Amino acid sequence: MFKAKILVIGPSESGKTALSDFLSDATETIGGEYRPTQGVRILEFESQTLDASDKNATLDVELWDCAGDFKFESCWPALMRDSNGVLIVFNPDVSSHLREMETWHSSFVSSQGMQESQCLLIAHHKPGSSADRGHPALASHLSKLSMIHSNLEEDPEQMRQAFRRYLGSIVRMMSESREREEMSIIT
Ligand SMILES: Nc1nc2c(ncn2[C@@H]2O[C@H](COP(=O)(O)OP(=O)(O)OP(=O)(O)O)[C@@H](O)[C@H]2O)c(=O)[nH]1
Ligand SMILES: [Mg+2]
Repeated sequence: MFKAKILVIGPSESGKTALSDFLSDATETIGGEYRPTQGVRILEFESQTLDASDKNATLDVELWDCAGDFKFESCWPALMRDSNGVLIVFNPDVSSHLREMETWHSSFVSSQGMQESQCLLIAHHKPGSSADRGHPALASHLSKLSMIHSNLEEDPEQMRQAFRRYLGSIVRMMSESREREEMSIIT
């Protein structure tokens, strides 16, 4: 079985910890008092994946719930090492989040030569936020990336399914790169 290291990054207070807890089934209740993540928190669990033809598989996941505070920037290279994907979580109602997305994307995706397909943007809607499901006003190259809306109060299953599909695509990439590696050893 593959093991995937997935980073959860993005602006402070966007909901990375709430979402990570939900995806890893770490908690029954979502929400509660805000406690900024200090550095990083690693959640390990097994998850179902969905491939393009809706087939299930199981994957070992390490979800790295990172701090959104830039004071931890010096840790970023260590976080990025050997990661297989990134989820960038933001609140589409907050204009500073939209501006920050550029920095998160360039620091974690472009700079480490990750493929765009390994990156998923998550417009996370907290309770009481707007129900706007349109395209947030992101910079043009970011709006080409895969993006999903998350609302854990109204439709948690949609988020779970989207995460499983994303993991399915990550597994496919990992197995393709393993095959390439094996071929290069043989030939
Ligand atoms: N009820 C509810 N509360 C949420 C949800 N998402 C975030 N929150 C609340 O919003 C606040 C901030 O969420 P966090 O998940 O801690 O934010 P974060 O992105 O991890 O923030 P940093 O660790 O500082 O980068 C917390 O009080 C959460 O409980 C949600 O889907 N439902
Ligand atoms: Mg957090």
